Formats: sequence, structure tokens, C-alpha cells
Amino acid sequence: MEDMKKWWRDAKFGMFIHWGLYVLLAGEYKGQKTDNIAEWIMHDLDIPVEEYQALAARFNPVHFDADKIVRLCRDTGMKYLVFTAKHHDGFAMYHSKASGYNIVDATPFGRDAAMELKEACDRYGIRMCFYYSQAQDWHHPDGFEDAKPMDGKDFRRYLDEKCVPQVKELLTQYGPLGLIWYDTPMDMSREDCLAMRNLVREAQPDCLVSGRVGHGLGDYMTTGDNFIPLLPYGKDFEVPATINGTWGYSSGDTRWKSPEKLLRNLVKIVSRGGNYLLNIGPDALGDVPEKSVEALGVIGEFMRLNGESIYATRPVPPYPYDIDWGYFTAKPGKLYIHVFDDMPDVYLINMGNVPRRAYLLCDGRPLELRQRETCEHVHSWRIFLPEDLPRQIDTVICVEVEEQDIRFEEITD
Ligand code: H79
Repeated sequence: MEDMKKWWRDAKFGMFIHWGLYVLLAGEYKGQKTDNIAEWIMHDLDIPVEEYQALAARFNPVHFDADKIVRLCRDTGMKYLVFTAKHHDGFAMYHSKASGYNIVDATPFGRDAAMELKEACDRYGIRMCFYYSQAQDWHHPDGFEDAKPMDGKDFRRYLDEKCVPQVKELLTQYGPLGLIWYDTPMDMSREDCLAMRNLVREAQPDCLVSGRVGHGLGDYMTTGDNFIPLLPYGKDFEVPATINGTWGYSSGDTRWKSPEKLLRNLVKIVSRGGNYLLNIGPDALGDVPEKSVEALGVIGEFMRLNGESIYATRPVPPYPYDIDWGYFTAKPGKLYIHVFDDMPDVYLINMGNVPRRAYLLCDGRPLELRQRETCEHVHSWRIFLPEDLPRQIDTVICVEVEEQDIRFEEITD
């Protein structure tokens, strides 16, 4: 069990892809706009099932290029890809036999996007994973819809007819998967949640299950959307996050996070022991928004030079002082200091380790390291940064220490 989680724990960074019929509306229906996450438009604007499902006849994203998307994933330094096989709207973005309401049988596009992505993932060494909305289904009459009462609904019938067969299809039609990303378990019973987990275990024992299977039955904790734990959490966790203010493509959304902010989030999450699952939302033609491509390009550049300070790192115990200039990550015998501010030097106060040497990770340049020349902190060190520092959002210093584990001592008087 522990072994099956190693790839995921070391990966740190994954790509989420939200893509479905909702991209045709891009946040607007019959002149009405939604400010909410755009993949919720069917629910939020009360679009009747018959009207929404008619979108399928218009779905023809001729620019969709799985190879290009997976190259973007690889070039950003992301190690796994989670694709929305079925979101709450109930539409399958893969070739499903269990329901004709799918991308191959119900659209002029007629291609299995999931298969194309899986094949591209195999080419580039990326783990393919599927998102599947197991409780909410706004197309099937017996699925959950938000928190609406289930009176008169036969949830079991939905599970038997659609949900279980579809998850089985995903687990058998696409080869080995990294994980199944369940979402919003709503009021599902522990027994039903357990059955959804066991479905995965039986078909693919090495495939992980996200925290949102419900009742704490996942292989790791999934935080709230865009929520980052404050401290090292002590257990495996993943933060699903958007680059702007929506998961599914929205033409009006301008809430873009800067590349600096995204990189800071990645390092922050990794420093606290988690994974960052960052979303892109391709549009109705299958194109990834230019703003997203640009931002991911900046992160990719950082990762190419500094990936060692991210992948397979472990969190460091909390630093005993309140700093806002950066974060720490670690590997056995190595402390990585992520410096986001312009500073001439970095102090390591109350360090529990003996540093051997310090160097700039991006080019290997040695950095001057001195024991701090004051009497109040014996175990404190100062590292000098050169003036001709390469311009980076996050300057990473590697400090090699004599001990395996990185420690900071508590503050004493
Ligand atoms: O797939 C993405 C979201 O669609 C999904 N999880 C991520 C990964 C998600 N499902 N539910 N939620 C997120 C919480 C939804 C909250 C809201 Fe709403 C939906 C706020 C606005 C629209 C429901 C309707 C609550 C208020 C109005």
C-alpha cells in the first residue's frame, strides 16, 4: 500500500483538465451570465436537461490535440493528468457503453478524448487519471443534484445503471491509471462510498482513490478547492486549484493568478507536504487559454532548473520564526531554501543541523556560508546571495548538512 503511493508522493505536481459540454456556453446562456464556476452553469442557471443535452450536437472541438496538451503537462513539470471523464452534468467525455450520452456517440466530434489523452500520456511518461462525479449527476434522474432532497429518487438505480458500469469502463478500457478522482460525495452512505473505492481496488489494485470518495476512505486527503493547509499536515494531501476563477472554460473570467502566485502556491503546498493539482480548462474548440499556457510556461522554466527542490522532497518541521520571504523543502541531508524576495542574504536561525556547504541550485554556484556572528543564536547561519543573481521568481539555495533529517530548534529564552 505504501509503495503504491510513492509515485504520487514524489510527483508533487499534476494537471487537472476540466472539459465538457459546458465549454460551449463558456459561462453564458441565453444572455444570462454566471459568475460562479462555469461547469456549474446547468445547475446555476436552471437549464432543463433537454436543452442542456442538445449541446452535444454542437460539440466539435476540431483544435483538440491531446499530444499538445500532454506536452504542455510534461513541459510544466507536471507528472500526472486528471481528466474529467464525467462531471456533474452527467456527460461522458469518453466512449461509454453504459450511456449513449457521451463524446463519441452523441457529438459530431465523435472522438474518444480520454483515449487520445491516455495514449499521449503513455508517450510522455505521464500518469493518466480520471475524475468521475460519483454522486452528482444532473442528467440521470436518480443522481444527486447539489443539496436538493433525494425524495422520490432511486440512487441505487443510478449507481447500478450508470455510475458503477461507467467507473468499471474507465478502469478497464484505458490501461493502468494513476488514480480515480471522485468528487462531492454528498450524502452517500459509508457502504456506498466503500463500494466505489473497492471497485477501483478490484480492477486496479495500484490505482489510488482521491479523498473525495467520502467518509475518509480515500488514499489521501483532498483539501477544499483552492484551499492550502497552513502548516505541514502530517499526512498525504492534495490541493485541487484553478489558474483563474473557474474550472470549466469561461469567456468572461479574468481572475487570472499571476505565474508568481502559482509558483508560490506550488512551493508552499510542497513545503507543507502536499501535491498541487492545477487546472486548465480548454475551450469549445479544444484550445487551452493562452493565459494558462503562458503561466504554465513560467512554472516549467523554474521546474527545469530547480525541479530537484520539488520532486520527492519532504516537508520540513515548521521554521520557528515568522518569515514571509519564502519556504523550505528537504531531502535526506539537504535543505532547499526557496527565496521569493530580493534579499542580499538569508538567515537560518535555530538551525538544528550543521551545514557543510551552500550553493545556488539553478547553476551550482557556491554561496558564502557563515556562522552568525552574534551571541544570542548559537546555531544560526547566514548565507550570502550574489549581486548578479539570475532573475528568478524563486531563487533556490541548497544547503547540504551533516545529518539526514532537517531540524529547527524551538525558540527558548
Ligand atoms: O470540479 C470542480 C468543481 O466543479 C467541483 N469540484 C472541483 C474540483 C465542485 N463541486 N462542488 N463544488 C465544487 C462546490 C460548489 C460550490 C458552488 Fe455553488 C457551485 C458555488 C457556486 C456554484 C452550489 C451552487 C453552491 C452555490 C451555488
